[in-house]
Amino acid sequence: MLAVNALAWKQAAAMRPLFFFTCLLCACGEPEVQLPEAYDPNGGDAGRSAPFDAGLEGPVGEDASSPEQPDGGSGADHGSADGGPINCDEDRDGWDSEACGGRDCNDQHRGVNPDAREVCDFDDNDCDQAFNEDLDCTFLAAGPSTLYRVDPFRERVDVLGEVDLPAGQTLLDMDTDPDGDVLGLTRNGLYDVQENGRTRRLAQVSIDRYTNGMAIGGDGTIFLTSGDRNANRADLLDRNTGETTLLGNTAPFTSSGDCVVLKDESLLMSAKRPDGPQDTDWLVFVDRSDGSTEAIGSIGFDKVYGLSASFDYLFGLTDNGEVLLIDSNRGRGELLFQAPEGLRFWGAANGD
Ligand SMILES: [Ca+2]
Ligand SMILES: [Ca+2]
Ligand SMILES: [Ca+2]
Ligand SMILES: [Ca+2]
Repeated sequence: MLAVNALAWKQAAAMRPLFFFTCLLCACGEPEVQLPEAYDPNGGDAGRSAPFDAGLEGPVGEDASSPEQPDGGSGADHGSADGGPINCDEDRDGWDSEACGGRDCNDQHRGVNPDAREVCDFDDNDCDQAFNEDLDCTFLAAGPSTLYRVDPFRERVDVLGEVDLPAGQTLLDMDTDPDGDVLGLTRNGLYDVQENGRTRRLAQVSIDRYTNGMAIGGDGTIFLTSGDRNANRADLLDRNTGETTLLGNTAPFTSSGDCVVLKDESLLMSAKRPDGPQDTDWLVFVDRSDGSTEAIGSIGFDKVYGLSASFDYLFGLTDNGEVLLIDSNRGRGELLFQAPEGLRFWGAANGD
């Protein structure tokens, strides 16, 4: 699918039914529906390492004081079956491995031990056999007219409900503003979107007809990216007046579905280039001052219509219902899980 057709593709299939999903919010008043299978903390995802390691309890070096060892472990070498020494604390976090009778449930990861703080990631950080417990590790996403809550770590998608929009309008994209409000963009309006699907129009907008991406910076600046391969434009949107001003030209890249502002305020977008392979999107850096672009790398997946910078990870969501973990430094995407058939993602918001 050529990038120029991405928006048309979105619109043409807007009425396609969701096969495995029904809005139980509407049907029986239940606020959430748990869909994919439950996360298995002992499954293949448990060993996935964080790309940045941010937010984890700091590693314990040789000079750092070791935490209390209630199990009596010392970090000393023990004898192995063949008589050689075994290092019981390979990651040097001060806690012995379970193989040595200690309580470090991952002796290859300093951010994981009984004294660590649980954070939103793919690990049971504090070794209590509970995973991301007592944390909200989700972000909002939307299909053409349906709101979802996605937990990329537990591989779960909850249907929140249908988005209340004027007839014929669909959500082109969404993002979270600095006040924590979720803003949704349609062809004609910028809306405040509530989790129950209720909306309030903030401004009537006049946007480029191929606009398919929106991202909000830490200062509230709203960026728009367009799928018009002739214009390759990026714009700024005034949330009060709804008017746009040209940021610049993103050539040779054309927005395929979303842009995102990272925690360091970098602006990235998923994009196609006319002379490149058309079956994969690229992750592209966009200069916030003039819209000029620089390729980061091929994502390896097509129709990445949603990007979410959440919990120090970059997630990608596709029109095919795929949830990706994207390396923001190299662009490469990895499939985390596939939502049930028929579910489509057109936009995503940052979760924290
Ligand atoms: Ca250890
Ligand atoms: Ca450890
Ligand atoms: Ca835990
Ligand atoms: Ca965790």
